[in-house]
Amino acid sequence: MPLSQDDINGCREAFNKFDKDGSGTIDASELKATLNAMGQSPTEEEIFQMISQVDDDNSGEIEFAEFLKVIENQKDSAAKANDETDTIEAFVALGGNGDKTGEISTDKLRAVTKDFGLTIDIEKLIRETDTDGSGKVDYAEFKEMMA
Ligand SMILES: [Ca+2]
Ligand SMILES: [Ca+2]
Repeated sequence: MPLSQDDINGCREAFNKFDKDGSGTIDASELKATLNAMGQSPTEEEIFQMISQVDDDNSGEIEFAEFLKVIENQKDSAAKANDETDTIEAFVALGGNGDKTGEISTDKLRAVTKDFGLTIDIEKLIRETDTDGSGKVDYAEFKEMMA
């Protein structure tokens, strides 16, 4: 998802906060200082990993273009998290309706979980979701389950 001009302006501000010495790049100590200020205490290794994940030109520092990409990636994954398509598809596959109506049976859920060899604790999920023990899960409950 492309960033808007507003996003880029916001990134520039954030970048400048990180870039304490105004060198135009964020180095390891600047990243660490900023994260510390945010109440996080990453180890040297974690800092190194964060930088190397985005450091396309292997300069050991984060340039603005690399910083933008981090924000862009975060935006993408946030957009994906909001995207319900997968949840609805799964709901339909289990016997619900595409318009989020209908219910799926917990028996079906158990069977599918087993078929796919999923390691989730489906009994626990069902107990937590189907609190009235009706053996049926509606879309809202299913979505909660997938969250
Ligand atoms: Ca700097
Ligand atoms: Ca770099």
